[in-house]
Amino acid sequence: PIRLSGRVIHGFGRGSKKLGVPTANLPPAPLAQQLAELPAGVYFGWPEADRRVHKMVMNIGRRPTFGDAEPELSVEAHVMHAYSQDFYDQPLRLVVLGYIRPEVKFGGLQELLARINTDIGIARSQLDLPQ
Ligand code: ADP
Ligand code: RBF
Ligand code: MG
Repeated sequence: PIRLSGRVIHGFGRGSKKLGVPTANLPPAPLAQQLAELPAGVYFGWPEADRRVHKMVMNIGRRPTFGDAEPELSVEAHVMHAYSQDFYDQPLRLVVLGYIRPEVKFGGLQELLARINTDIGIARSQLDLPQ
């Protein structure tokens, strides 16, 4: 397993939360060495403190769907739990167990969202396996 940790920062304010998939963003700079070995894409695993309580699916990449001119790398995890409060600035440790797919440029938000929901389903079933 790969461990990625940091304090939750504000993301790009593109309303992931409004879309129903809030993502806790980690600062990429301190993780540069680990990120150099990880292809951009979608991964699944556990938030460390919540192992086997909550599952998570995450994206590492530059969000090509939005077509930013000079996109920064982002590391963002959607935890499959309905939290009653935000946890900005809190430490978050992720245990990354598997890779789902490469990051791609979707035709629009609807396509992106539909695929994210598929990713959530894949993560859920992978993390339910006994191994
Ligand atoms: P931002 O662009 O600032 O990352 P988001 O719309 O992605 O904003 O919302 C992310 C924030 O929402 C997280 O930093 C965290 O504080 C909060 N949050 C609430 N529930 C969740 C969840 N289930 N998974 C991830 N973050 C969550
Ligand atoms: N952004 C992309 O441009 N392409 C992707 O393939 C992509 N996959 C994602 C998969 C998951 C599970 C999550 C949580 C995010 C993904 N994103 C992707 C990032 C997305 O653009 C970002 O969370 C937002 O800014 C959505 O509003
Ligand atoms: Mg976010």
